Amino acid sequence: MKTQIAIIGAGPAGLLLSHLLHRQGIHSIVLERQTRDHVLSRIRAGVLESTSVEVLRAAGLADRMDREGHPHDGMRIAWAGRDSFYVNSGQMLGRPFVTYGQTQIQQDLFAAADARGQSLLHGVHGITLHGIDGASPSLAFTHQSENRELKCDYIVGCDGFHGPSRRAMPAGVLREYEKVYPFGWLGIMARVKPLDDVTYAYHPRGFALASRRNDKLGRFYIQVPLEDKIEDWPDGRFWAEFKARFPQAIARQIEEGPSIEKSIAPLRSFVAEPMSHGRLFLAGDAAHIVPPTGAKGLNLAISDVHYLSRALASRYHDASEELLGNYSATALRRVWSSVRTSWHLTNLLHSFPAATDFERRAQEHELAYLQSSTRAQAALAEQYAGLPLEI
Ligand code: RFL
Ligand code: PHB
Repeated sequence: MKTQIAIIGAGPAGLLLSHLLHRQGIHSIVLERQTRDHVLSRIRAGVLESTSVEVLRAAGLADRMDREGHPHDGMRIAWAGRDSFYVNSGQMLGRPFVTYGQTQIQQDLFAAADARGQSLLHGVHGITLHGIDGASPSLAFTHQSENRELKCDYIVGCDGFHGPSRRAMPAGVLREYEKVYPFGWLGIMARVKPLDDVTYAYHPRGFALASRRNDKLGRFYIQVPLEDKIEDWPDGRFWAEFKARFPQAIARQIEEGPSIEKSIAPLRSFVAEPMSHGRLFLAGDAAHIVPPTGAKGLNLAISDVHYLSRALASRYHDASEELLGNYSATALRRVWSSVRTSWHLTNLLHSFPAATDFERRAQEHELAYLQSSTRAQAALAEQYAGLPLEI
């Protein structure tokens, strides 16, 4: 098999990249380990920055998002049972964000891939990367019990945090920065009317978040100890704990209902630098992970592949490797901005088991300051909205 761009992973990064390349007349083959049903069953992100919305619109992928997505002018923060406050990023920056599920984006991306006849193999196992330091890289793998080889001009690793691409970088090239947090998020989906606003809550009992997928589908999270299992959290216990972390005025508006999905995710910040080596490029979770507090993971996957598709188009159409050479540095500027924001919001809104009294008081003071200062809110709004794309 032969292609111009071999893409590992059919998550949002891999599928969107193949779509953007196709629009530039560049051929790609996507190799995915899981079945399509499995990829579509993963419930993850729900908030799209205005930058991501623009990228999807420009790519002709926004019809359903524009119909079913819900625009928000800002988000709400509640703390320790007191009155909540609204951070109006739309008013401060003129850049609203949209709630629209990653599952729906995956569906839209698969539909677009089918429509253009994208080469996309599911059930691919044992991928190994070869020749990334030379001019003719290739991938070896098994598919339907047969050993296969895919020759290409470039390999793009969109294979998430646990995929093989990042590990294929030669020793000594990569520098990794990591922070693991001492708690996880338990998330549930329920067919209930969600709150109007995406609402983050800090409480000494722990963090909580109310989000939405549509007018009849809510997405809810609470901070839980890392050792907790899903079986420890029957719905009744979840809702009681969830409501206890919000001020009463908000708790009264929360509709309870049976969960239709429940999962626990650990929280981690991670960045691998550089995001390219030779003929190998990394995009999305393959190169970086953020804790979900800033709702940045999916948005970074989208901005990475935007930069990378532009760089590859310039390589094929203008014979220029300048943008490809700058890809890692350009993408990392936006990555570090979101990594820092997600780390900051995680520190601000979670209850850290080992925090000293001093640290707790300082954290509460920061929340009080944020509540009282429109300038502090504007700074947060700017970070939550995300950096604009570099031209
Ligand atoms: P993905 O979505 O993980 O897709 C990677 C794809 O690569 C495939 N793959 C392989 N294919 C072939 N061979 C191999 N050896 C392979 N190894 C892996 C995988 O099957 C998969 O299909 O990465 P991508 O495309 O970079 O997209 C990134 C986003 O998915 C991610 O940043 C966000 O979903 C992060 N994230 C969240 N972000 C938010 O903004 N809000 C959230 O609430 C939120 N919740 C989450 C999340 C990530 C989670 N993960 C990764 C465990 C909850 C979870 C559980
Ligand atoms: C979600 O809707 O799933 C969501 C919203 C905001 C976040 C994280 C996840 O910060």
